Amino acid sequence: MKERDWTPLKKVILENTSFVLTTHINPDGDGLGSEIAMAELLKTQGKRPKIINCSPTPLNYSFLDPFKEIIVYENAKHRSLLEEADAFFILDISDWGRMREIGNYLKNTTKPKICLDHHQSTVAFTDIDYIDPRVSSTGELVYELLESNGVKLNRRMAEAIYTCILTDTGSFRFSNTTPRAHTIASRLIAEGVNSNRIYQEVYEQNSESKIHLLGMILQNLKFECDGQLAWFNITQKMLEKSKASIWDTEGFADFPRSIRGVEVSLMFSELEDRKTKVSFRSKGHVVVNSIAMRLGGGGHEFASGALLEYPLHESNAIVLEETRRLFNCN
Ligand SMILES: [Mn+2]
Repeated sequence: MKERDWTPLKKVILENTSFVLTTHINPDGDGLGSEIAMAELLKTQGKRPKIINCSPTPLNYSFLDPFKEIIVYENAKHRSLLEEADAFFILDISDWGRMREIGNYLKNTTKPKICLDHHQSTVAFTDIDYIDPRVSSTGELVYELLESNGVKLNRRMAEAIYTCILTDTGSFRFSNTTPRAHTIASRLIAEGVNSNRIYQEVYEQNSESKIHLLGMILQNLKFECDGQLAWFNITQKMLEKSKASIWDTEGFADFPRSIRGVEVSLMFSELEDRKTKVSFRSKGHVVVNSIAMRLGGGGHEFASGALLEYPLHESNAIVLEETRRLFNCN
């Protein structure tokens, strides 16, 4: 792989003092881990980083932020923080809309913006893009940057980047689990990362209500196309009954893929505003992001999603029709 040219990024760091780092709505392990590691890097260079996200940190990632430094953005309260910053890091996302109000501000500011991301994208996003779908995670890019700076990793950096790779590869199961992802993970463990503790922090924090919800979903799984397609709905009623929140559904989309014969699974989430979120997962033989993109969404070949402006049952019909076509079974 050609050595990445970090010069433009390093120049922005050198020439500025205060930075705001952000990631996508409903931040995940990779978004949050990248922010923490990048903030640590900036601190080692005497800079002032602030992490500001448009939604709160899920409970199972709170270990990454023990001092509660991450700010959850409120326009009235935090707008000035954006205005006072010299430059911006946008991590794990290249879509203004998925940063809500922060995205609105960033889109229009002329201050330097740098994007590190690994989602497929065809158009330039910021002034300085490091967008590479070949890496396992945004954290892997941050690791590369740290290496190229010759930074000695501290514990927080190491744990943060390990979390990025662990979560974005689905615990080293997904097709983005490259030799490089393992190599970095191995180095981080050698640096003292406790992989067992991080696994417990991330994956063994399920609430009772989440497991209740999972139970309801499993009872309502639907199979089509000779069992190659599995799908389910998460309705507002189910959330109410189980006392779970939409945050609790993280990871559910992957679940039906574990069933023998299932090639593609779909998770439909009924949102409060009569819109529907659909998540596509594929075992790796059928590309699913083409459908997601046609519906205005995006993502990886085998894991993607879209937000539909239709209520649940209409969305079911639209997406299922498209998906059945992948198997010639409509
Ligand atoms: Mn990611």
